[in-house]
Amino acid sequence: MRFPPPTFLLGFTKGCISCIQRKYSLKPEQLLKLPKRYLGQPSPFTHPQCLKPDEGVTVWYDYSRPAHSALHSSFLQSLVEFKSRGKNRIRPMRHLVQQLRLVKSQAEIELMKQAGRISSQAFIQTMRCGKAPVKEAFLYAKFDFESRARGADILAFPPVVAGGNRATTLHYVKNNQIIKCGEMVLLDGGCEASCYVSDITRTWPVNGRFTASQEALYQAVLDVQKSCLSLCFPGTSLENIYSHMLTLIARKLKDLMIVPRGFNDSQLFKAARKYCPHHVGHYLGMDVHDTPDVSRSIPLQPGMVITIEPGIYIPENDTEAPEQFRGLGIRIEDDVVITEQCPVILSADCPKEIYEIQQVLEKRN
Ligand SMILES: [Mn+2]
Repeated sequence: MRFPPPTFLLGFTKGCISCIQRKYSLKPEQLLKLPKRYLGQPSPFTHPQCLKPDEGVTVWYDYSRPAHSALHSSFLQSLVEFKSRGKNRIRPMRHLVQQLRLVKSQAEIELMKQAGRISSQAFIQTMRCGKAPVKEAFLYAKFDFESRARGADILAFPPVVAGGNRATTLHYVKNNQIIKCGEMVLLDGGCEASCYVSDITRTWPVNGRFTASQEALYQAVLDVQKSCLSLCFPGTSLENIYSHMLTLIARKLKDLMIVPRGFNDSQLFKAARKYCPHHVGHYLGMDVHDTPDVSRSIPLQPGMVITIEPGIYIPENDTEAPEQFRGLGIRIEDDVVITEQCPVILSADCPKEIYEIQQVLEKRN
């Protein structure tokens, strides 16, 4: 998407304005800054900029989804309506800002590496800390502590700490139950450091040893995840990787005999959707679900950062699945920078191979 260079900017997020100002070398007089004293003024036209009879300019303002409702109703609404009466265009800045955020600079990637490193270390410490039975709340607190202690400003989102069957509930955030010996825990967490975030998921057995069925299902998800990572190159899209993921999950469900051998392709596809009811990933950056208006069908470019997070979830009350797999929910999520060469895994320090996880858990105090 290409944008005409703006001639007139309206907004109140200082960062956004200076970023666009630099990109298009706008002069200071082309920016309309809104001092706080204009909030609640009876007439919006007291600002000298508003009195200029400008024509044919682009006013960047998100009229349909204003960021500040008081400022909108007391000032900006009438100002933008006034501007739109001339031959001016009103365009939401949201899309422009999202385009700027989509492809990261080297400096931004360095900050994202830091967020990835902090979270990876926090995961290792959290895996190590608890002997079964352990409270989900304890692991939550440990993850939060270890992230902040290593320089995170805050957790990027309320983490999912789900023991046993609760891992099959996608957005479980109560994190208030006890994880029993023999159960696995799924932790989906990430931190924010210097305004950039990480988003990592690992699943591990709290007593340090996978049972045979846990190991079989875990390895299946790991194989799918690694195969999806191998597709993270410029030119493909998140949507393409998603269909690849569903095909692979379907094959794994068949191999593990979670679905009947006789299933045809369309039944297999349905089963894959049922046992993995979410997408393979999303864009990542200053937000966890960054640049949400950008389609997942656009080709990936160097500098984009995405998550790759396949999972298989078999609820304990699913009588169609073999008993040994019921109550198991596994997701493995890494953060990936697209480059011309090999993709850079920002969460590479966070163990995910079965032997690595078992090694980390053996070293418990
Ligand atoms: Mn994610």
